[in-house]
Amino acid sequence: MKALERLMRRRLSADRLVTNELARELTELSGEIRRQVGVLLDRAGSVQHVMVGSPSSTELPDWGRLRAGRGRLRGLRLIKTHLADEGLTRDDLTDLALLRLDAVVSVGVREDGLPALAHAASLCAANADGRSTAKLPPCHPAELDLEFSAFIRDLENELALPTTTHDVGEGERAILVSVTAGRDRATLELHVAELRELARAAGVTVVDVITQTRPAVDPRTVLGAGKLSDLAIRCFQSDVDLVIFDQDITPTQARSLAERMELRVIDRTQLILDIFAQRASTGDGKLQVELAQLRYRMPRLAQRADLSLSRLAGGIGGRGPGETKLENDRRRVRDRITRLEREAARLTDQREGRRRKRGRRSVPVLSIVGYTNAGKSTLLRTLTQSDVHVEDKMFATLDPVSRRLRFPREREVIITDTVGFIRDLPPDLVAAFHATLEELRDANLLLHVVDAASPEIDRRIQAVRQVLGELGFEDKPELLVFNQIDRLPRDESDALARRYGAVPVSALEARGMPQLLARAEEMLWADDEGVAARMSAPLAALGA
Ligand SMILES: Nc1nc2c(ncn2[C@@H]2O[C@H](COP(=O)(O)OP(=O)(O)OP(=O)(O)O)[C@@H](O)[C@H]2O)c(=O)[nH]1
Ligand SMILES: [Mg+2]
Repeated sequence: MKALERLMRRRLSADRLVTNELARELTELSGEIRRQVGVLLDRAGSVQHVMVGSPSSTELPDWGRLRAGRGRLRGLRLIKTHLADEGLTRDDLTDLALLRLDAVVSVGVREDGLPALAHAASLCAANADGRSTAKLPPCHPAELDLEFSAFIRDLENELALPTTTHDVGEGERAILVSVTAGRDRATLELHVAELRELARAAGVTVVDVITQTRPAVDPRTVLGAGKLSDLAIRCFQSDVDLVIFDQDITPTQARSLAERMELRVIDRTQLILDIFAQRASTGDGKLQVELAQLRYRMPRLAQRADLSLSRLAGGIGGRGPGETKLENDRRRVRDRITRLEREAARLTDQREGRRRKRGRRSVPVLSIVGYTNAGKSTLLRTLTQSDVHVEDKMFATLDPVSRRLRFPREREVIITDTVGFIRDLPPDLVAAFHATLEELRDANLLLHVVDAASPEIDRRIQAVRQVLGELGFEDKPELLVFNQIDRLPRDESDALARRYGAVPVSALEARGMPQLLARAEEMLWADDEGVAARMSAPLAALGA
């Protein structure tokens, strides 16, 4: 007891994570009583709590009291012993994450009671490989020369900064949540299936799915209270700190969810934005996506910063109080938005110029549109025998690709492939599409590609037409192309196509191409020689 009490009076210099003396005091005690011993140190280096655990674990003090801790991080670090020198356990890392400790250090106890290796970990801003903790290489406590105060200052800056790159890292694991307010079960399942696909496209592994049917979505927390704790526990159990909601989360909801769960919560829109951010390869695409991300995040930033920064009463790294920091962040984001908008306008002018030039050549333009992953790029590939990127992933295509296409009767058109659409496109994203979809303005005919084997043909056609309408293209002539008929029985695909007045094709197996070209030709040149074409061309007869 005396030795434990002595620990309470311990004080480290503020810039040391741990000292050899402290480690030694802990391991000697721990070796003697054959139990884990730990201390929580505050930023000033004073011991705030001393804990004696069992041989294999240590309970931390009451969470409720700890919650009052200031700042984004708790301002406390945990130094503890491990009788077996097994390094940091999952419990240690869970404590680190859920309690938002500054750092956790475990020190192995040697036979003679002296410290073995020290293993240290801290949280970090979600990095490229989606990890939220960073570990130091194990070393002897005496050699652990980390400039702790500088380290923690940098870390807090990093955590508090609004990131404009990815919410979601490749290889990350997440739990999906979908709440139906009055929607039927079948629709719910389709939504979940699509959200899964989106997660996959973002490189996220789905660990679990939680669904709830309730009369109305909870205005504060989306899910009901019971489901919410269920969710928190499942996240905890499967070691997941990312939750993706199918429905859009308002800034207020995001805030109250984050407060309750201390997890990263994003919604479908953010997920889609993230896929775009990962995919964007051209300067133009990158710019549009970043703009959309910033616009979407601006109101959330205010809320989130509010939550995390106002608690840092003392300010960060001598840069003044939290509020000032927040203002700076906001101003920086606003400045960046303005700059990007200017740049976007310049690029639009450039494109405009290019389009005018092409317009003078008066080559008709055929644009392929459709729901994402319907097979648009595959169709372009097959039609033009070109090497266009095709992938079984949503939003594989981001930037428009144009190719020349020669019709049987020596007529030439330009055919463009475009970004895929999806249901419930948020306005920020439609805006991001705008630039890439300006190409559609020139289209003389839209080839609307539909995955005929999809269980929700109507809904997808509607979703595509809605986006087209929002972009002001509802009057463009449209030819429905029912793709992927190789996945359906022949009579079924024929009947479907007849019902919708669509051309049945398989882009993959190059089936139905002559019929498609004939129908397109007929529609493209309907005005000048439509009647003649329909009467004379054998191809037109094929398509009819
Ligand atoms: N069975 C079958 N699969 C197809 C057909 N056409 C395309 N696919 C497959 O569907 C997936 C998506 O094809 P893409 O051509 O990339 O689809 P997209 O519409 O361009 O998709 P995004 O650019 O992501 O919106 C790929 O795995 C293709 O191989 C088809 O006719 N039959
Ligand atoms: Mg594509």
